[in-house]
Amino acid sequence: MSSHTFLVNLFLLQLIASTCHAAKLSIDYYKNTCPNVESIVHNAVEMKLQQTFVTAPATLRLFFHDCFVQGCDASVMLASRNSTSEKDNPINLSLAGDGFDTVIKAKAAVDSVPGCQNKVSCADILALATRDVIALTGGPSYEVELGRLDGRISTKASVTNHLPHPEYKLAKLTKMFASHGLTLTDLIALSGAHTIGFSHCSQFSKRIYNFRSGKIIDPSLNPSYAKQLQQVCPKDVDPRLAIDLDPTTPRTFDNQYYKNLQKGIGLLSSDQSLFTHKSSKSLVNLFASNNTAFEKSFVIAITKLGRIGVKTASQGEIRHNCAMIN
Ligand code: HEM
Ligand SMILES: *[C@@H]1O[C@H](CO)[C@@H](O)[C@H](O)[C@H]1NC(C)=O
Ligand SMILES: *[C@@H]1O[C@H](CO)[C@@H](O)[C@H](O)[C@H]1NC(C)=O
Ligand SMILES: CC(=O)N[C@H]1CO[C@H](CO)[C@@H](O)[C@@H]1O
Repeated sequence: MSSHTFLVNLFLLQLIASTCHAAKLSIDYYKNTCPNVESIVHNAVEMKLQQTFVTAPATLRLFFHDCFVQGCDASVMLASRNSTSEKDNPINLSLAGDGFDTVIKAKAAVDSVPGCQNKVSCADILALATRDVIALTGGPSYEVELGRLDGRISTKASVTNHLPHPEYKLAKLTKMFASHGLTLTDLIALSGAHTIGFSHCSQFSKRIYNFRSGKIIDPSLNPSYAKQLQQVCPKDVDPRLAIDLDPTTPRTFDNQYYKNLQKGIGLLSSDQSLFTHKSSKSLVNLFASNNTAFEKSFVIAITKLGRIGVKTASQGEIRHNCAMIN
């Protein structure tokens, strides 16, 4: 075969792969194999959350990182065998161990029910646990589409350029989300996840020290908030120190995040940029004034997030151990 026909065939294969889309998800996917999966996962998540609040933000962020890198296939959970897995990319530093632990505990609970053993994917358990931590911290509850398979590939390199950095401009964030079929509305709604959880000082230190030539502090920051940040995050701070993303209601999944942005209290540059840009400001104002509108948009967006890169039978499996391929 000439290299030309080879390329054409490759192109056709890709076309077929992208039109016959990945396996279809459904809400009652486990109705015959493990009918009580939702309550089993919910109970395990609730117990874990009672032990430590970090369970909630850690699980939610883990789901986001999983879906943005090679799709929602629990590839982020694969153990590092030789320091080349997704987990080894420096951006994971903040992926708190409690997110992984939540899925491992829920998986153990599912597998302890005889009929359910090795029937439910780690990717689906992560999706369910994410819904549960959101609802348990005061956010909306929603039906979770199921039927994801666990991927077999996890590479450090795949993380690079696939996850947003806090200093990215709105245009770059918009493009990145658009590459996964997510709109500007989805980006603004999903950023509301920063209503719970923590950020390390290093993620925003440029905003409070030497912002740009001539300016020490980012002018989009509320001045008294900036002063507080300088106090809790001094220049040579312990790199392990993390502070609340939402200083007002840090443990409640609500629309306070948007009210903060209106006052210049968005901790990350990417957060505050949603309010400084004309194209996104009106939606921030809507979500700040109407929690129902925020929740509605958030549920639509996280459902779309959960559909990214779902694996078909030939590309995936139901892992027996979430940290290892079978
Ligand atoms: C829009 C682009 C986004 C950027 C630039 C971004 C960036 C960040 C950064 C820098 C942190 C702090 C990490 C640390 O220092 O520990 C963080 C935390 C967090 N992010 Fe995002 N993020 C984005 C979108 C999202 C989305 C879409 C979700 C989920 C739907 C999400 C959920 C979280 C959560 C829950 C935390 C707290 C984690 C914890 O406390 O363990 N983020 N994010
Ligand atoms: C590391 O592991 C990955 C995935 O298992 C594999 O593709 C790669 O060849 C390994 N690299 C080394 C240096 O062993
Ligand atoms: C808030 O948003 C919801 C959902 O979009 C809408 O039905 C409701 O009318 C809005 N409430 C107000 C006071 O605008
Ligand atoms: C949870 C996890 O896997 N964390 C790893 C993230 O990456 C750093 C290196 O950049 C590792 O040291 C962590 O163990």
